Amino acid sequence: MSEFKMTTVEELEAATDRLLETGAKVGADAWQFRVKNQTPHCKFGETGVCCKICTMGPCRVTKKSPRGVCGCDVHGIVARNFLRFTAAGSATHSDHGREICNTLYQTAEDGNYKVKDPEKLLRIAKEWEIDTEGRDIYDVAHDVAYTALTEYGKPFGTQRFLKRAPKHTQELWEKNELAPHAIDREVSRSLHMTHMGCSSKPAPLIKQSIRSGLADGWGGSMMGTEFSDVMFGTPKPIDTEANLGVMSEENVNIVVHGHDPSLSEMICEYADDPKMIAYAKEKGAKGITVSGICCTSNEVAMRRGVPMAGNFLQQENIVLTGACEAIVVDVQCIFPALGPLSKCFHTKFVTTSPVAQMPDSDFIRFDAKTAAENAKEIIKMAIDNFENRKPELVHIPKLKQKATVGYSTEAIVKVLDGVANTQVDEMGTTKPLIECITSGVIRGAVAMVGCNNPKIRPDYAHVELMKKLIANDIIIISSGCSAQAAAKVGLMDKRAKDLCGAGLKRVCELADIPPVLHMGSCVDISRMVILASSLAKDSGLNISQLPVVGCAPEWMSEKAVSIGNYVVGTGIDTFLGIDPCVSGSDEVVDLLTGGTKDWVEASFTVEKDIDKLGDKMIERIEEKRNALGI
Ligand code: BF8
Repeated sequence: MSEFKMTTVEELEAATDRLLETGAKVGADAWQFRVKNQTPHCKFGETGVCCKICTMGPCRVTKKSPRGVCGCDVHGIVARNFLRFTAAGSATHSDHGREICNTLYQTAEDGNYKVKDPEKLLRIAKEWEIDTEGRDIYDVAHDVAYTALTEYGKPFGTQRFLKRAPKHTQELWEKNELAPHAIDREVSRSLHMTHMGCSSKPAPLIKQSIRSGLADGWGGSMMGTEFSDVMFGTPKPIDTEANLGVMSEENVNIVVHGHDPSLSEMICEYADDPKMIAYAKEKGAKGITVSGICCTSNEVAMRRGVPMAGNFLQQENIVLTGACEAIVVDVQCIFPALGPLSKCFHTKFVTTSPVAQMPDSDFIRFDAKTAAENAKEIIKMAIDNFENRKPELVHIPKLKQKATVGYSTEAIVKVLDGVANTQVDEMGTTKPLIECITSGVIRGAVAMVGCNNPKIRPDYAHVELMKKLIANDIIIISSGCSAQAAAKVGLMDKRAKDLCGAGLKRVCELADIPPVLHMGSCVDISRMVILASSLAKDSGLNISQLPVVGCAPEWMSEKAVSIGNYVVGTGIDTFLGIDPCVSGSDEVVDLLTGGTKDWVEASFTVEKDIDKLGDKMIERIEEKRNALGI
């Protein structure tokens, strides 16, 4: 085996600089230039003190003008803005989940989509008291999908999956009126509460942020994850590669981007079709390479080992390689810049969802009923485009790393059994992991998630924090663009165990795992709360007592704030490297960084100094260990 060497952030940056040189030749724009035009950012917006919810304004709070025209003070304005931000994230994740439920509803023995994990489907059906005895698996799938869809608008009751949480967590939610009702209702209520003339007291607004976040994490996102597993398979460890070097100069390159695996699964399926490969050869290519960007990439990497071309702030780099025949997108985190950028090259920018339509794109409406035909049309379009490449513009950076991905909760439970030799029962147990933690072999765990943000050197915070934490025997579970950052630099290569402290290194060796475990896309953070719940149940502790924290060091999106709310709402302290635009109100800051502990036994910490952010996480983990006497 060749010698292992991590890719440095400097090497990532040098590769980007080289691609920007190509961009300069064709007059391409890039985020690196746009961010310069946008800075310094508006301080009113950045501190959350600008109110635009009615046309008496916009009102901006200053010392001289401490209230909006309606009389709302800065605390009400900041808290309302925070809640709207959260609700938008909750809506976005949950609507993704709804699409997955709709696709599940359309599964059929001879259809485009099938049930690949019937055991998981039957388990959920039993959990929801849906009859399974002697029934066709597709009848069960339809009933489960229908019931799931009603979770969005049911008139009474709370989310079904809340019962998966430990009893203590459920009691906290009940006592503090945090248990989310219908998902859409929580989003609607958030908009209602923040309408002109409704709530202006921070506490109820922040409480609703948590409730809306919980509707996402324990509702929409959890259903998105679970039913994706049912249709496309529950991930198991699988080898892949990461970074732009996974694209192939000789092949037709199709890059899938976005979030919903219904599209990308079909593209992958048909790109492997021998007829398609033969067609690509006819057109002068050696074959077809499908790779991914953002969370769609995580989805197909986890289930198929499809290589990961990169994360959020690399999406323009894909086109700048001059070797991308088609970048095919569904929803979320897609730069509208890809339209005009693709026009500078031969690349086809293919939008597929009515939810995300953009200028300068080819729109091929993707639908579960016509999925196979849509996928074939897109792949053929990419192949036909191969001959339009301009060879003088082609440059694919050579950088790539090996990665083992696919650590669903089920997979983690299974592999860690190898460490303590505890017998895993039918449903699995986290006892081996608990033994590793209580004995101190592993000090704790960090769930590292989220995006890139130009406010931080891309990937620097993810990578530096991960290195620091694993050196301190803290295992990382990672998702979203954070996971891709890890994979790109080599932290998901099993050989990265040598960067760990002695305890974690031993665990990695015995269980044959990398020190940073790829847990999937951002909706898959629901896997993390399930894992935390299982750890709490199996150890007899409350979730908030576990030496486990969440971290989003480079986050940027509304979805990330929704996630933060449900992770905190689940009892897990969460550390952010970017302020969620609330610094204009000390009352809101106090609530988010301390007050929420009274409701859910957890809160946020915001620290922009990345080294200090790491220290604070380690301190919190050690505090929790001390409190337990371990
Ligand atoms: O949902 S981590 S940039 S791709 S928002 Fe987007 Fe952020 Fe990436 Fe996935 Ni999550």
